[in-house]
Amino acid sequence: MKICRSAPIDALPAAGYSGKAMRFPAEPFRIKVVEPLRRVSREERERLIRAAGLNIFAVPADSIYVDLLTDSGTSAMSDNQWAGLMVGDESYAGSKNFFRFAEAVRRIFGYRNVIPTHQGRMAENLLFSTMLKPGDIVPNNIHFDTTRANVEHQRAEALDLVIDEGLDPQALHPFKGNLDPDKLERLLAEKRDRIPMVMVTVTNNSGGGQPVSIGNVREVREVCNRHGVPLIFDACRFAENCWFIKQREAGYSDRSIAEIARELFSYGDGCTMSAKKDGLVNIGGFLALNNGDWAERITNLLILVEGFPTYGGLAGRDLEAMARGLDEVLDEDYLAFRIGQVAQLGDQLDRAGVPIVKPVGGHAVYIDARRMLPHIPQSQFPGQALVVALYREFGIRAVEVGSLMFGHRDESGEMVYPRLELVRLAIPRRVYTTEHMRYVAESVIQLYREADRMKGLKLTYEAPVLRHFTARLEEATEPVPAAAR
Ligand code: P70
Repeated sequence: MKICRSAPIDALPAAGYSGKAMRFPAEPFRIKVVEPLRRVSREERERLIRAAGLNIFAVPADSIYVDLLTDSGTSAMSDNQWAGLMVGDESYAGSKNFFRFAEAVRRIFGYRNVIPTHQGRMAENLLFSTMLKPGDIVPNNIHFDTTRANVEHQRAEALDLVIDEGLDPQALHPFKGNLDPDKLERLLAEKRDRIPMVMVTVTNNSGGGQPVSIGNVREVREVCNRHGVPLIFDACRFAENCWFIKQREAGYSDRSIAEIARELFSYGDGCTMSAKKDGLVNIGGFLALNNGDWAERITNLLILVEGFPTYGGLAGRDLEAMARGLDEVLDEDYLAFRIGQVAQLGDQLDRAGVPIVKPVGGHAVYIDARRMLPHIPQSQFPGQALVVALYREFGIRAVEVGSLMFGHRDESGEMVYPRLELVRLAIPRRVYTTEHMRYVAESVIQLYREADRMKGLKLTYEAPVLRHFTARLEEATEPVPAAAR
């Protein structure tokens, strides 16, 4: 299948007076409320990032001009969602907002039992602590970190079975998030009794926000059926995934996003969801399941750790905002703009020669820091060096997904580095304008042109687990060891 990089942009329904389709992702909204950004001098940023131990998580958010740390919980809500907050029914039990929310989930996803949670990882925690036992295996295309951590918390194994192209930053496959059905078949033939469920993450965040095709999900479903295993989606970015299906998969160009979503989820038995992504809210999530027995056991646990079944860990107003967000995210003008904005940033960087993961995914552009900074070895954290420079020079916050996040020692004490050394620019939904994005592109390009001046870093403090959140670093003074180049 041919990749059409500009498809989301060309697909904009708007046409000029000439009748010709416009070829840029114009915002399908106007701005009613603004959040002023404080201007911070380079000197102050230099002081703040030093005080933060060169760790971007420890920098105060109000000193950042464009914050691309995550697309999670950072969306701008619409006037319709803000209005929804005012009709929040804060009754402990039976809030009317719960029924509206549950109706939206059943209509869009098609699953019978709807369990609200405060965010995605609680849905994962409830599902796995109810359904997994030690020694079990959960296959997925690629587990997101919290999913993996929640599987492992049950002393079960999280196994990634993405197609081989999904691990190659340059492979131009239209559905790089696909799960390999042959790998799944082999695994199930051998270890069926240890596998209580198969998962598919749409889009595949850890693989670069890459979509999964309906054809692939159908094949995965067939394998699951042969072995009698349920299929559960991680649906965080489902609308973005369905938009890619509409653009790239034969037979779907005339179907609405709602129809595509309904078909996609019909091949599964349930889903976990962080509504902080494609629910267009700042907090919220849910678990939706067909199996009434699973739902009952999980609901009992929900009452113990999260809240009564008609609110989960949320206020009534949050449920209302989520119900409205789930419908808004299906809008094709919105999705054309959203995916187009991310694609445009990717194209600007790509055209200037900045090495990025291709094709560009749905929610973020990933820079290949190893190729951008070949003079800095992984032992000196090239990705983090780029993150620090982006903040210090331009006030932009990105996140390292490389040796700082995943580097660890093996049993013999040797450092093991991840294959990919990436810097993620995650784009919040409906928050930044095209000019903000141009500022980001030009900043990255400028750093790319001066890349050889950038220096490596060394750790001065690291926690035993998840070290990237609290690590402290400083500039490495010793020369790069020749062997490490
Ligand atoms: C992100 C955030 C969260 C996530 C996800 C998938 C596919 C579940 C969850 C958990 C996390 C993050 C990373 C770096 C910095 C800040 C935040 N992804 N499944 O940005 O959902 O957060 O609601 O518990 O992507 O990718 P929740």
